[in-house]
Amino acid sequence: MRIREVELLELELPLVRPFRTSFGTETARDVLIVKLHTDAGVGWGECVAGRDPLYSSEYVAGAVDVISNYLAPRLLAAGDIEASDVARLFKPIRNHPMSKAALEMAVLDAELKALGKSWANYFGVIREYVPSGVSVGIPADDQMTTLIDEVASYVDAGYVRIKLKIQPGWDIAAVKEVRRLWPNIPLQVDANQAYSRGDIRHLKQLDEFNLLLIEQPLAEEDLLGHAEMANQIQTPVCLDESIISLETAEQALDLKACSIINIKPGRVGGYLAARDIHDLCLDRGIAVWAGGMLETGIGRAANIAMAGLPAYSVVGDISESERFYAEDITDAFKLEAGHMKVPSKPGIGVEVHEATIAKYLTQRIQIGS
Ligand code: OSB
Ligand code: MG
Repeated sequence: MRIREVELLELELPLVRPFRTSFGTETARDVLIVKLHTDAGVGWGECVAGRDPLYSSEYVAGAVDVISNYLAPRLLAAGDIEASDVARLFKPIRNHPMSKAALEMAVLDAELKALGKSWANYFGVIREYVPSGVSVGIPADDQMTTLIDEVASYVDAGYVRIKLKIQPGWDIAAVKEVRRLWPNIPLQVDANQAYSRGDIRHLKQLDEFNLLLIEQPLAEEDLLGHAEMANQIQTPVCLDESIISLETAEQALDLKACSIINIKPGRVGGYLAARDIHDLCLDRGIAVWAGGMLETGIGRAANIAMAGLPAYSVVGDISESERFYAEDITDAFKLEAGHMKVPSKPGIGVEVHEATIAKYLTQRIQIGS
């Protein structure tokens, strides 16, 4: 397959409610979509970087720059390629996994559409439906009643697992209250690096609430701190931000820094690297789950498919489109009895609504035409 043009579409998509984490509050998502033009047809990709470098160092304007000046030119000059060649092609460029992942995703979508093959089929997915969990932000008004109302609406919608965002000052009491009201719901927490090693004793208080896991309590770089925490608390430690590659996954497991891994293809450089991490975890008997980055239907479709792989034995952040967006840029994903159906059509398997993209478009860049 030859790449003819990389088209970058930047949109501002409003969120149905503010999403607040320990690293900030978002009210709209700065969405970066790749529309790849190849000699075998079009492919779609989504870059999951945020508007600002708060979750990780990547951000949309930086992604646009690195794609335009370093990654797209390599794709355009590569000649005949497949998705499995892309990571090697991008290797000389350091880091920028979300930017690389978006392009690799678009190459794979075009490739699979040309072959008439679905994402699930390509990766060897074993499930037709995957269970849906939802990530609940810190209430914008700091009120417990706001949190409880939001959790109640998701429980009513049928989500089978709740994840609460926590930070110092918003942790034990929130978990205690949600646990009091829903004694049996599968529950977990995500700190997005908000704590330090000195907080291990404080976080040990979570042990009495039967949580599935605590996600990324400490700094991205602090694998040894996570190992120390995992050794001192009963709640299983899960890593998100720390796992930036197959090598860090292997290192984290060797160091016993976590017993569960959240896989986000964007964070590790693409769906193929995500599959490699999955395979490592399957081999070692480590549970993984699908993380989310408030994707539109484009990224969501691929994430849902990945969650059908065998090591995905923990419920993922796989919510329906309307949890984040009143209007998505694909057919909306909807819950069916707490589950999401894995797309079976070729490529990502969902129709992209270009008229909706046009409605929210803030910038369009063409590279290579
Ligand atoms: O840490 O998992 C996270 C959203 C943006 C950035 C980081 C995270 C999240 C979420 C949302 O928790 C998960 C989702 O998309 O459903
Ligand atoms: Mg997380």
